[in-house]
Amino acid sequence: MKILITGVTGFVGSHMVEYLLGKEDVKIHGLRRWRSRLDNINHLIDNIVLEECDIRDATSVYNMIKRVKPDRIFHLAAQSFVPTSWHAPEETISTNMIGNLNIYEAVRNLEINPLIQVACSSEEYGMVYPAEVPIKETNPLRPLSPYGVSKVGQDMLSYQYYMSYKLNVVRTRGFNHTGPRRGEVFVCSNFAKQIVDIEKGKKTPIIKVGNLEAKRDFTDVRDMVNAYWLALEKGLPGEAYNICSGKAYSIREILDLLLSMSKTRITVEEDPARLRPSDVPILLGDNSKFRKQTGWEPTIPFEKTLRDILDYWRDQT
Ligand code: A2R
Ligand code: GDD
Repeated sequence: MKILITGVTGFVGSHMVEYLLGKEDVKIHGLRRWRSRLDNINHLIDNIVLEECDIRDATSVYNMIKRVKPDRIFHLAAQSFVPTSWHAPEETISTNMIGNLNIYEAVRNLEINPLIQVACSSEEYGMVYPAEVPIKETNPLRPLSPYGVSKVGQDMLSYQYYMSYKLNVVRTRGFNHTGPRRGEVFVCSNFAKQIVDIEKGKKTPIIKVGNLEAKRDFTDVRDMVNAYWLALEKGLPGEAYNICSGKAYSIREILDLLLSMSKTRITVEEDPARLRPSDVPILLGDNSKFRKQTGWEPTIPFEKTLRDILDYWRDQT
């Protein structure tokens, strides 16, 4: 089976490759841009056929998909950081929506019909009211960032291409996920790296934070890639599924957990630059639709995930 992973050089892409290495008879193709950093996949490089492609370029995407003719696509490539979507809204919309469109158009014009998982996001739900949690797939979408809007765009394009052309797309609405190799700008990884930098004496003992009141539903990335696989094995094309743990922590609770895992004394300081023009107050998901359809269960406790992130940063020089 030929599998194409867009975003293979990213956080989830690298874990997807590790997960797929446990399967038989899979040949993994992964997208890279000419300047992509390969740090996340250097240890896996012998197991991937790297394909140069920029998803914003329709010719590049068409030629790459024609070359690979994948049986399955995990579409993970994106501008994935919410704050950057305010600084670079056009790039975010272009990469996420037009990049996704280019993939569907290439698949359609080549008259192939791979199973496609598309990484949509809980950020699509955006403004969620207290009576609406835990969030079901039927909840209204009220995105609060250009990133959230771009993911609604991907989600709706996927639905439309399924309805219009029967493209076999399964929409996974991933809630927050984290683990080793998480980009250092994202909250758990960022706090963990600051703590480790303080432990190593590289930084004064002050941890900078943004909005600690937001609540998020975290899943370990290793459970997440298992869910993405099951979405294609057992999920229904055209459907959208929440992938989440069903438990929410405030960011303050996460900070306290991480601090409790270090012996170093650390002061907490709010950094106004880390506050967003609008922040989604709570994302707590209902995963019952996906569990019922696929039998998926998250298996890794959040405390272990946080310890693994700290250890990951402690191992970096
Ligand atoms: O930045 P690069 O060259 O290493 O590649 C990133 C890739 N990417 C692109 N690939 C091709 N053409 C583009 N124009 C393009 N722009 C970005 O997407 C990288 O391999 C990946 C993003 O990795 P991360 O930022 O680590 O995201 P993560 O956490 O793996 O997110 C996976 C998916 C995304 O769709 C998120 O929006 C969703 O899960 O939450
Ligand atoms: N990054 C960051 N840094 N976030 C902070 C900080 C900080 O210093 N302090 C508090 N936060 C809060 C943010 O305001 C937000 O409410 C929460 O922590 C999580 O922020 P991120 O880790 O940056 O993730 P995100 O929720 O914006 O987006 C992630 O999850 C989405 C799924 O819900 C990304 O992985 C997206 O790509 C993904 O779609």
